[in-house]
Amino acid sequence: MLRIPIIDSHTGGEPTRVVLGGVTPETLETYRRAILCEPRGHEVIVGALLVPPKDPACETGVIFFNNIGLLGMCGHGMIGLIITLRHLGRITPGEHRIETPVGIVTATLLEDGRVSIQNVPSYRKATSVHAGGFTGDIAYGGNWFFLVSDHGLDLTRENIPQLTQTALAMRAAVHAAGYPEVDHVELFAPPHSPANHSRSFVLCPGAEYDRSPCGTGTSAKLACLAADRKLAPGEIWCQESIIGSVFEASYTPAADATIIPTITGTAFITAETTLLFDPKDPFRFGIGS
Ligand code: PYC
Repeated sequence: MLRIPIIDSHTGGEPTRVVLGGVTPETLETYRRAILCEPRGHEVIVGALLVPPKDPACETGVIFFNNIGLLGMCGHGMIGLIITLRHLGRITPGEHRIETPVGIVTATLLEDGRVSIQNVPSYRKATSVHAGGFTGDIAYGGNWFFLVSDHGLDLTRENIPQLTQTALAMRAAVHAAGYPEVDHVELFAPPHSPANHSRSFVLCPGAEYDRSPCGTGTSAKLACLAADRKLAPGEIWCQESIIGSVFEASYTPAADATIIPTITGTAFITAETTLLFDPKDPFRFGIGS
């Protein structure tokens, strides 16, 4: 029977499932939905398959994946991965280089247990794009985002079904407007806590919403703030999620009008277990796979 050892964590409410073995990059697609989704999990879980790094200076390589495919980078997932590596006794506080498909991310495990990640170069690609009656920016933060502030919607938990439907329609309109690369939509509103600078709702590629403030989305937001000169290098930006969890963020300017975002957050281990794949189980590959 196939056995896949995993460790689960959550970062600001958003789950990460680190896969320690049992699958390879070659076999991942066969088991991707079975690892994450029902009956073993839930559509919102982001997976993180540990792989040997090409660069020997890296602690590990990682392939992030979700209910519909692969993710270039994942900020909350990277924070969850670092806390998982500490849980496994593989790392101690300090800097650790992690290889992702879109570049090397330097993650610092802080003495107080928080994790700061220096993300891949991030940038705004297009400003004031009109799509489906909304106007927003297109930016890259390790994944692609359509960022909208002027939407007239309440960013509350009760409103999540409406936010999801509106963001899905926005994404379809952005694709039709010539930006097929956009897989996430980020809506902004004033924060609920005066300690923060902004609240966000983030639609993920597989139509789930991010419970965390989204590390790559916050990176895309920083790129827009930097391009508009609304946030100075090193200045702190506290991004609140739709459930009220917070990432602290800042940036340094980098080459070719990009920025290097730093995103700080916390993750907690929630489970360590082994997934079993009984050949007699008709749903061993997940429901609808
Ligand atoms: O934190 O970058 C992130 C992320 C992407 C999708 C879900 N979380």
